[in-house]
Amino acid sequence: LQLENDLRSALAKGQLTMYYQPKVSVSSGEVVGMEALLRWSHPQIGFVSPADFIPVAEESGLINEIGDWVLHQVAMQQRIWLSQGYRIVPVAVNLSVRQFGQKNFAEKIQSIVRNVGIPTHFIELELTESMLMDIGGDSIRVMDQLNEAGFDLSLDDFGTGYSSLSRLKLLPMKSLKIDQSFVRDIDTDENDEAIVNATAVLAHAMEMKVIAEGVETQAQLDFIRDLHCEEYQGYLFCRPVPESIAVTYLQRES
Ligand code: G
Ligand code: G
Ligand code: MN
Ligand code: NA
Repeated sequence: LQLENDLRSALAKGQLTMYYQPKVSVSSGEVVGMEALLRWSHPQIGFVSPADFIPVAEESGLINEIGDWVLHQVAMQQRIWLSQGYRIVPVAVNLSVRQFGQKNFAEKIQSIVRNVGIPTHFIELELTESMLMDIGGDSIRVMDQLNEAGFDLSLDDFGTGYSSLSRLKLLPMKSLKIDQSFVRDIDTDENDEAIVNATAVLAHAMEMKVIAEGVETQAQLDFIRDLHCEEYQGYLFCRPVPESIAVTYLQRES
């Protein structure tokens, strides 16, 4: 409960910041996108992981306010990078169940992004399998709305939820992110290799791009390349970093 109260004031006190982790093309090695990851620096506890405070935010309903702030923050960052002459890559924002389930969510985030004055295709949205299960039938309609508004959608943590394949084919996703738990031992565990292989084949058949998460070693990268994953994220290339470092991975518009 203390955490909830602290979180309530964290926004106002400027304790939340966005970090960014590059998404890299497997074939060219170029940075082709980024994922925005929220960070909370608590005055007493120190760094608190979003894995710990996002559930608190969900529980208390604070997630809607925080979610709006994250979107606004990322949109503003893109506007700044654009004005500084950088070539823009899409930045992905993680959504949580409760946020996505809000009334008029698609309209709301469109207006946040439009008010900042950037195109919606500068922002990508990551949704997890499990949140789609929780929301039910209406979620596809909201996804279609977001898609039509120009946001690319990405299915996060794939393989950890229980989405049925019949449902998967209905989803208007541009990409699928293979959870890091399948990547970790890919070079030693044949089951993981088979799972990543099957997932990539499935995703490609549904015309989705495949992103491998949690790539930490060259051996893992070699495996996911052989399995035709298009992009990867992970410590091998770069950890999530503050804006001042993230910007060094962007190209200048010539
Ligand atoms: O960055 P890692 O850095 O520790 O993130 C931990 C978890 O928190 C991940 O599941 C990630 O998707 C989630 N997360 C990070 N930032 C955000 C955010 O801005 N909003 C939501 N809803 N989840 C986030
Ligand atoms: O759940 P989601 O995929 O949105 O969150 C991504 C999480 O993975 C974040 O916590 C991020 O900090 C973490 N992460 C990113 N790259 C790596 C990596 O190479 N290894 C590990 N162990 N975690 C990573
Ligand atoms: Mn994510
Ligand atoms: Na993920």
